[in-house]
Amino acid sequence: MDDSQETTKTVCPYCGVGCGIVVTDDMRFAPWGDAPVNEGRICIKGGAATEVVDHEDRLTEPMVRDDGDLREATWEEAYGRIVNEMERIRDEHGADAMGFYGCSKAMNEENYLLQKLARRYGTNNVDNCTRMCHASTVYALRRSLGAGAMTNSMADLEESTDVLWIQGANPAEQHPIANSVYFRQAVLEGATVIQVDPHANKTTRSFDIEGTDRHMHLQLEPGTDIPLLNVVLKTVLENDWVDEEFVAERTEGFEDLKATLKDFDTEAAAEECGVPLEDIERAAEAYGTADAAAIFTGMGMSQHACGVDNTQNEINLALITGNLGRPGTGVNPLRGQNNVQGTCDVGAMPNVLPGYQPVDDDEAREAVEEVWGFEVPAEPGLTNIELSHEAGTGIHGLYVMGENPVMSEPDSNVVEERLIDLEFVVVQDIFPTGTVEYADVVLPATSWAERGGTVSNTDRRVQRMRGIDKVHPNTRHDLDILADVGSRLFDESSFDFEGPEAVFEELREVCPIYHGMTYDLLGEEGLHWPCYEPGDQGDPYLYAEAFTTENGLGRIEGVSHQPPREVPDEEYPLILTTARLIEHYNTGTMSRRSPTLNRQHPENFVDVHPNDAERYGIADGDDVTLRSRRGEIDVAAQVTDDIKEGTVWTTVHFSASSANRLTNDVLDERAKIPEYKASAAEIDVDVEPAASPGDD
Ligand SMILES: Nc1nc2c(c(=O)[nH]1)N[C@H]1C(S)=C(S)[C@@H](COP(=O)(O)OP(=O)(O)OC[C@H]3O[C@@H](n4cnc5c(=O)[nH]c(N)nc54)[C@H](O)[C@@H]3O)O[C@H]1N2
Ligand SMILES: Nc1nc2c(c(=O)[nH]1)N[C@H]1C(S)=C(S)[C@@H](COP(=O)(O)OP(=O)(O)OC[C@H]3O[C@@H](n4cnc5c(=O)[nH]c(N)nc54)[C@H](O)[C@@H]3O)O[C@H]1N2
Ligand code: SF4
Ligand SMILES: [Mo]
Repeated sequence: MDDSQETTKTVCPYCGVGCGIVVTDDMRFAPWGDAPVNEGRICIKGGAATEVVDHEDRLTEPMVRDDGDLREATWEEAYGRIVNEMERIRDEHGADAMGFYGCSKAMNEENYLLQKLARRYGTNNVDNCTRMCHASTVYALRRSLGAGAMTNSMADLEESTDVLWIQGANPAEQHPIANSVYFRQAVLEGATVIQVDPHANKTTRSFDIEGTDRHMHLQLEPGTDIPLLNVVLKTVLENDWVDEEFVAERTEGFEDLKATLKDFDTEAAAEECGVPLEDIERAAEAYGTADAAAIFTGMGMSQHACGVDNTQNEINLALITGNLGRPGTGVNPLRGQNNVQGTCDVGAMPNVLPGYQPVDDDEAREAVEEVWGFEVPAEPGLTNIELSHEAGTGIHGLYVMGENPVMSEPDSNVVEERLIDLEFVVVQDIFPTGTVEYADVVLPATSWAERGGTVSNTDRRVQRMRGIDKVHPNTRHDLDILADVGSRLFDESSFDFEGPEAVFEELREVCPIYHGMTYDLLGEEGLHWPCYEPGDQGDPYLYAEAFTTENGLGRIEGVSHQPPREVPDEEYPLILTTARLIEHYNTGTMSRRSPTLNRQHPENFVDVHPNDAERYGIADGDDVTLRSRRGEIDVAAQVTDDIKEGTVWTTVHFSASSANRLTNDVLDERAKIPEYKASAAEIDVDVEPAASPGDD
């Protein structure tokens, strides 16, 4: 970078860690030495983030569909079609016939405006990718502790944690800077790591630090997290590692947990989990006797039909041992997308207004209505999986801002059928995704590097993003598009804003946890929420004095094993689980277009245990067909003992062999999150079975 180069400090567009980076005027990455979260350190995705901003595949012109084909149109024509169709749908079927998808890659201001658009239209049918992600975690945390977010923060944990309990998360790949900076530092300072995951991965290997043996990997069968944690809980109870004072003063429900575990057979449970009992007991001892122990919870826990109960059991463990409300403790979901935390904070969800105020709470709704100047429906709306999966919900149109449901939602075969059936679909994106193929109007947005706004990272830090000039002159910022659509649909000033700061000022008025923030106060460091008044510094950890549940107590509640809804049988004898790679990102719309990121894994694969490989006659690298009751994909087999026998593991990133052709769309009843992490599968071998010894 030459000295005269103009630079802009902004935030990485990939994961929820929220690393600061610099973008140069000619769209290159440069480090930001004293960035608040990462202090100049960066993972491979952050370093390659600018590669796709001026990619030749970018959507550059609005499009509308005529006689089955998309063709270029002017913005006014595209807007005209949106206004006509949305008005028609409301006249013919009512406002609840439209659904809106927020974008966790977009800014707080933009998602705030999207949910305002939905509510002004007259529906609470607005949701975002959190539904597929941490919806169950957030549900359990809100219900049992008060707030649906990390209880502690990354910096707080680095300094004061004795045990890192990482269950169903792979931070070395999915939150690399959290792992390599904060977690690794905690381990170097003496912390023990307990990892609970059916798959050995980069996280496993990252803690093989010379000179320490403080790393245990409990390699369980997918979907057996409740029995595993019940063994841990029972071991803690039997050994008197309970924090009696904390339980007495700050919790309720302890007796219920004891009753659930009274006749619980730890030996049988360990066998069910596929983990030696003494290993689970050793892990329980490490956690139960630590001064401060922190739980990190990821998709391996949340993406199950028992996702809420999975998290509740982690909460149970933290509560009975007093590991909450102090430095170095907590139950911490590492949030996925760069702004999924913020997209939820600003109310792009069907049941809450900005700041998690329940939409069916009259007082909260009236306070927001007063600022907005229109009435908001009191009934919670539908979730995104319901909008796109459930026939008979009365949905006739969708407005999709920056999500790719055709690939990201479970059982894509159903999503495609439903999208064909819908009368009207708008997609506002930066690339031609699979979902664009079903759109009637396509709106080309600018990317993260071309505009400003705020994003909220995994530990509730709200930071400013700053953009440089547009790459394509006829693209528009998400914020401007929503303001344009809102102003054309509704003849009033509620969508008139002079840019993102003006929107943030309105957001502050209706969102108490952001009320104390202004663009100036955010500065370069950002601020953690809750930040009620200007000058509040936000909290590095929550619940120091009390929980924010109605009675201020933390809720303990015993839970029992609920096997995945689809278990192996003769026809589909394997358990399929799906997850991610460090180089690729979700449905791959960005990372697959980045030469640096695509180099390592240009194609999908499936991990198969050597014993299963032998049974099927598969050699490493063979092409196989992976099948479930819903569909099939062709992938290369990777034979490895990273996975347990009887289980197969594939990734979500590749459209040509998309994992969601196979997954099951059953949902957790309360949080409505799909069970991406366990379905029954079978492998068909495309090659001649290898000759067994003695065959010749
Ligand atoms: N490089 C990269 N980073 C990302 C993303 C990406 O796509 N690529 N996506 C971002 C997003 S949106 C999110 S939500 C986060 C997700 O980050 P993580 O929560 O780490 O998500 P996954 O990698 O899907 O799954 C985590 C682990 O769960 C394990 N697992 C599978 N089934 C089970 C089970 O039944 N029990 C247990 N205990 N574990 C199980 C998997 O083997 C995997 O190692 O990452 C974010 N960061
Ligand atoms: N089988 C299986 N499926 C899964 C998962 C799993 O573990 N297993 N994980 C689930 C999880 S955790 C998640 S979060 C979801 C993710 O699901 P999605 O959110 O659907 O996936 P993304 O690929 O992140 O899609 C983001 C979209 O936003 C677009 N975009 C990027 N920047 C901008 C912008 O600035 N403006 C606009 N308008 N658009 C933009 C991108 O091009 C892309 O199309 O997938 C879920 N699906
Ligand atoms: S850890 Fe996450 S936020 Fe940081 S550089 Fe990597 S992808 Fe970006
Ligand atoms: Mo996610």
